[in-house]
Amino acid sequence: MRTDTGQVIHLADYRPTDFVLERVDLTFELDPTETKVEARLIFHRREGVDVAAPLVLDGDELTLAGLLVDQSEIDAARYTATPEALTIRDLPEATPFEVTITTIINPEANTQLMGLYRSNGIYCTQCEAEGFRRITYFPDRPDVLAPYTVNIIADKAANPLLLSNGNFLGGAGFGPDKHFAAWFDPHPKPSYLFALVAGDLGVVEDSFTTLSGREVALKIYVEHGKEARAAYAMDALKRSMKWDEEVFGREYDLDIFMVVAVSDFNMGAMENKGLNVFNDKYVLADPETATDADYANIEAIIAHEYFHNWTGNRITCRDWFQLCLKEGLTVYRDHEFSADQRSRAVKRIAEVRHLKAEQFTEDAGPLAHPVRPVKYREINNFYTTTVYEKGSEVTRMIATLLGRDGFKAGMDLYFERHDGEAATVEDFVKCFEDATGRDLTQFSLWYSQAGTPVVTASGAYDATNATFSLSLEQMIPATPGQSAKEPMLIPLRLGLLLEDGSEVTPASVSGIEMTGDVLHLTQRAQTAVFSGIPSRPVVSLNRGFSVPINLHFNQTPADLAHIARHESDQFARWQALIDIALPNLTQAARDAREGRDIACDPAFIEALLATAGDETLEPAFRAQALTLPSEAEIARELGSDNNPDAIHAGRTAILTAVATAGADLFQSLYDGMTTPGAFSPDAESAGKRALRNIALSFLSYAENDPARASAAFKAANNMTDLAQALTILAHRFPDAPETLDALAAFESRFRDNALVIDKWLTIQATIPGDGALTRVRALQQNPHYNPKNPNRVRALVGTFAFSNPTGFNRADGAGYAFLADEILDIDRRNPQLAARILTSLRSWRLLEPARADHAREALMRIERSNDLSTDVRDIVERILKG
Ligand code: B3K
Ligand code: ZN
Repeated sequence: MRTDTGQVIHLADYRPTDFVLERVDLTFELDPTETKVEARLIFHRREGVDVAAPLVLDGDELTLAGLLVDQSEIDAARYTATPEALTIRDLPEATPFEVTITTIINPEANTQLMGLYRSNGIYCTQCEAEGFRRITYFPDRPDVLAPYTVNIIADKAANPLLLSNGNFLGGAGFGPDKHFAAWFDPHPKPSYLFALVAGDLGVVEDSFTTLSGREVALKIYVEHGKEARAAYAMDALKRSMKWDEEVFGREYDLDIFMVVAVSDFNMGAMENKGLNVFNDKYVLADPETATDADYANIEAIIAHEYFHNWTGNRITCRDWFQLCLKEGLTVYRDHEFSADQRSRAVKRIAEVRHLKAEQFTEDAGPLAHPVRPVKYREINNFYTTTVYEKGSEVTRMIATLLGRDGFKAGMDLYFERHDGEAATVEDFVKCFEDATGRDLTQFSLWYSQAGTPVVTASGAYDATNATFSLSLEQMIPATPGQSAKEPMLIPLRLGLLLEDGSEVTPASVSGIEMTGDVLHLTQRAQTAVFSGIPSRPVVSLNRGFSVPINLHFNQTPADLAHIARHESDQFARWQALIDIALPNLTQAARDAREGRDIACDPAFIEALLATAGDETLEPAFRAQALTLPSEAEIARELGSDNNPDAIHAGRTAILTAVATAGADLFQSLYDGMTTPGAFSPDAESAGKRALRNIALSFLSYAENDPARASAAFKAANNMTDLAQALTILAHRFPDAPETLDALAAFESRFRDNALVIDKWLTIQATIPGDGALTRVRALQQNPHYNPKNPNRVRALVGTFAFSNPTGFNRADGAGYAFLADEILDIDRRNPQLAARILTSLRSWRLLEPARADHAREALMRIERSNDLSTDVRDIVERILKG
């Protein structure tokens, strides 16, 4: 049975270590089941610390095989070793001392994929957040930084490749069958950034010359035979390196930068210093096997991990409460990179869609927590969309408030002041204050107050005085552990549009501070008065989604349509269309639930089709406009008492109405938006494919016949088109012979490519309706499914729970019961994966009562298990309680 002490860690309890770590020397003798790790650690006692203070090192499932202090054995009375800690007493008083620790670990048996594990014959590590303590006893916390030397000894034939962080020092033969390699990383780093990879892999090589003229060797390691599929990742890496020099003035700092792709990985990728380890899903791509979304993800994640070299590695976090310091900031940086590489407006739309779908949902439920939490029981459960995506939005707001130059000055100061340190959110904010002279005290509430603020707006035009008043009120909903909240600084970008579509610049603004087009709302209720407004303006509020809020603003569909037509801010045009669509979709869900006829406002259809057909707009934008809010978004809008079947039926009716009215347009888009010639993953071509494919989807509603999608499936010459045609067939016509043929053809063509088989699993796991569960169970018996591989589990079980609202939320509760069984099973092998998938039940209280009861039962069954990991116990208890 596992031990969960239920121990909660508090930010307020932070204190530095008693001992300062000066240097780390590690020697690994790799063996699949008995790897010997020798760690030589040089420490000195921090000034002022009691000489009697013991050295306490972290462990996790470790057994001590040897211990020396200053190269001598010590009396057994002087130390205590348990699987979780090594405590050494009576240490030398003044001078630095050396502790040599030997542990024996079993990489093959490591199914958690934390620490050192072996996947497909490749040794690999994952140490963030607390995996290093599964390798050796260590002060495993991010504020303990040291340079590392790593020696790796392994069987030469099985492991021609021996990699670790930093620069390669040298290597040689070692006995008849073995060899060794030595690496040195001069940049002091915390243990979570340690990495080791060994095995037999193919490589793609390139180089990059930095701004100051240093040549960096670039290497991407993949399974033999897959080298060609790493070309796009390499290209994205070089573009990222250049962009960080140009935009943030950041140069790379080692002689070599390596990326290794592995097939068993708990997350997307990991930014270990000089040796990034990636889930191969985010490295491998070619037109035959990767969709446009895959290419965009690879570009973003390669960039994200690379950008961590400065925001995360050179400047790291003092403690795990500061996680947003590296994650929120680095997400902001990768968002900006993708915006510069692709279409800024379309990128912003995709970001906001994701933010609202994931982060707003988290913030409105039992797992809500501040961007910088103040307590945790299991840190792995805090790699959340709030820390990452809301963390990025908070950084974006700093840039909005301070402007381009102020933001840059603050960032430069941060890099200069904290390089080589483990910093805090306060340190970060202070740099912007010091660089610009602006007080960010109130703004900092964004880090500490959870919950998505609700801003209610109303406007009044005074023709006599030619003024327009905009009244704004903010309210931050209660979240677990936080009932009362302070008003925040809300930087609201806006535009005032006149009847002819032009934008009016007010002669003056009073009541609320305004810089450029940004209103700085600071109080609970405030009114801005704009003067010199010749006629009633249409207000476009929260342009570019300058602030992550829920906006309540009663605008007429006509005003929204005006924004959708005339706004210079493309994001706002898209938002206006969504705001017209949403009431139609929620009303349709209500009507479906009550068995009433479903009607769709013709003005909405007209506005939508006008945008879809507007050739002055880029195709990717038009495709985003046509992508109506998902069933999950409609559920969020409805707020409570959700019936997923009614939401699905209502949405289907609206899609059918749009499809019928726009059939001619969709036909012409389908025929016209072709991308002749060789496949190119560039944003413009991807946009055309997106528009063509969404037109195909609407045609499937208009025609209600699988023939066209079946023909598209047969004609497709790239994975984007192929996967979309298969999705339409499977989701719209699950039992049609065309669909069964296409699924079989897809499987037989790609059966040797696990990443493509994941798409095949996902498409089937998300077929709407009660039959989904039976299908998912059957697919678990398919030889392609492997419950030990996180990508397979996420593709089948994860997407079923997260992305199949009708199938998962079956009225009889069978979906939840299935999930409970799965969580208990997965948890035995891989707690992190189990805990993540369990969060799919975070909104259970918003379901209609009968479903909510079934969901509670399933959660309580998980909770009753007496063999849960800390990860799953933490999530299940919070979901039930909150
Ligand atoms: N820093 C890692 C995430 C580690 C998650 C540990 N549970 C990847 C990233 O955000 O870049
Ligand atoms: Zn990150």
